[in-house]
Amino acid sequence: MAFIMEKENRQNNNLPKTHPRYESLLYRHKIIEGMKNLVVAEAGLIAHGRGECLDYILGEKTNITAEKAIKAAVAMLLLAKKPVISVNGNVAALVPNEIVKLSKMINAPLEINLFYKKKGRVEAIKKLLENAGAHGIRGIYEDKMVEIEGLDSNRRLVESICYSDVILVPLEDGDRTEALKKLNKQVIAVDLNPLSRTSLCADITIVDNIVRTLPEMIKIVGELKKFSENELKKIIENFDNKKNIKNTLDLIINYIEKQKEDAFEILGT
Ligand code: PTJ
Repeated sequence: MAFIMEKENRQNNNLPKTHPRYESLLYRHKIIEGMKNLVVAEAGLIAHGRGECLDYILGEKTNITAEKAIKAAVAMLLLAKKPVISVNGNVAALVPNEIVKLSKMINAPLEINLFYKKKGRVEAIKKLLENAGAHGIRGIYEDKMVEIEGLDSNRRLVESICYSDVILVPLEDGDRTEALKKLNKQVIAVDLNPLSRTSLCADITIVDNIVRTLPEMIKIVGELKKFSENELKKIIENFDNKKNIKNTLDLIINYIEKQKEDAFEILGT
């Protein structure tokens, strides 16, 4: 028994399962390994740290506002004619199996779209996704890509995204969502920062950790697949993204207030 536990620990870089922050350390480890294998950009480590901090003030759980956004997002993806899932290094490293599973369930291709170009990165991500069961990954060959107008970063180069109607963009930096909106695309963002430009511009903003969002989305796809087109449209009509973001900000304020009270109790002030 002791031997088995020791072997498991070694496989996970000696992370003891009893550690109170085992899960968090495990995902850090995935990001670090991803960086060593070229999957994750160096800046991906910083992005992950920022994400951890924001997750903390959300209570490290999928809140009711995220649940609502996830349901609306799944309805939108199921109604889409040409949905696409954009994948970057952090997403590939954190949730390769889940992103491939979702792509198959909703019949949406995965498109690798990177902010930080580095020789070998696209190939490393492709290999990781293919090992998780992906086929027909887009965003591999630059000669198949076109440029999104008005965007200067590497994210301007797209393939299926150009012809899609609904795009899922997890952990996206900067200004691509704005550019996609100008092209009349519907954008679903997954971002732990409710105040990022991506979050504020998206049609549906899921403020949650991608490691929790994807399993939840997969579950909800299973449920909503039985719904009629009209029922799916109703879910979207009843969802108000702006109101949902405001409610998320209130949740954060309330959570911090509660944490402050608890801390004051411990500190005795
Ligand atoms: O692989 P590349 O080259 O495409 O680069 C990917 C990163 C993430 C490095 C790049 O897009 C970047 O620098 O992103 P930003 O500007 O740091 O924005 C990423 C957003 O995702 C931030 O708002 C983070 O808070 C958020 N985020 C980080 N980790 C998670 C997350 N959101 C959801 N789940 C997470 N696990």
